[in-house]
Amino acid sequence: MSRPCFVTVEGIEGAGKTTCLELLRVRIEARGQRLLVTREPGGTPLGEELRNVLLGHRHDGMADDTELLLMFAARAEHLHARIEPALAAGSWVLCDRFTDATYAYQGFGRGIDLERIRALEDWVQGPRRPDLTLLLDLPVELGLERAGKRSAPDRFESQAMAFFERVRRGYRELARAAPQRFRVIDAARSLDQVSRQVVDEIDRFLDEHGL
Ligand code: T5A
Repeated sequence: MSRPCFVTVEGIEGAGKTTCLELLRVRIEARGQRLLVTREPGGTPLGEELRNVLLGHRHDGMADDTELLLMFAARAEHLHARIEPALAAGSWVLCDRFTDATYAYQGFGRGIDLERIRALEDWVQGPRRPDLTLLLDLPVELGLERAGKRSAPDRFESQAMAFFERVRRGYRELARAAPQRFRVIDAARSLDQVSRQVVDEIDRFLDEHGL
């Protein structure tokens, strides 16, 4: 039996991660795999409280380092309470954002030294890394337009355009540096086209794992 995999979905706001997660869930479960679907920041009661602190406007102006450390605090709890136990029990894990988001937002977006993030990644995660990451890539204006139609902007969505340009560039650099793990999806296309590419990518990955 092949080992369970850890799959993550990344992209700027409004990229279509919610739709993509649902497609992935259906395809993975159709191959008979148990699956934990979760998200970051969040995924545990403590993590969800930290999510409210991070995304809400009560702490506008929090220091960049505070933001970074809260992301990793939520992640430490998530790994400890949910992700590692699920993988150990043979379940796949599908996560809406993970540490690539920290590199993209806190690293490329806020300008925190990537080596600091790498040190926290090693400390909090040990050797744990995603097996597959789908990056939904699209122009910033389009993503923000899609996200804006949905709800009032959270603390991140209130950032300037230039911030999201850096985040997008960061994600693309991360994908270029780890082509064996990343699959980049052109998320500017129609929902049908994006869905087809997502399904193709996960089916290929599942085939490679003999499932
Ligand atoms: N963060 C997170 C960090 O800074 N560091 C970290 O380490 C982590 C883990 C989390 C925030 O935290 C930050 C990043 C984020 O700012 P979130 O709610 O998880 O916030 O992330 P968001 O990106 O804000 O989530 P969204 O719900 O905005 O984005 P989605 O899920 O990508 O977008 P989705 O699927 O809801 O789609 C948006 C709209 O577009 C439509 C959908 O129907 C929907 O209405 N749509 C399309 N329309 C046309 N064509 C397509 N192809 C479409 N795809 C979707």
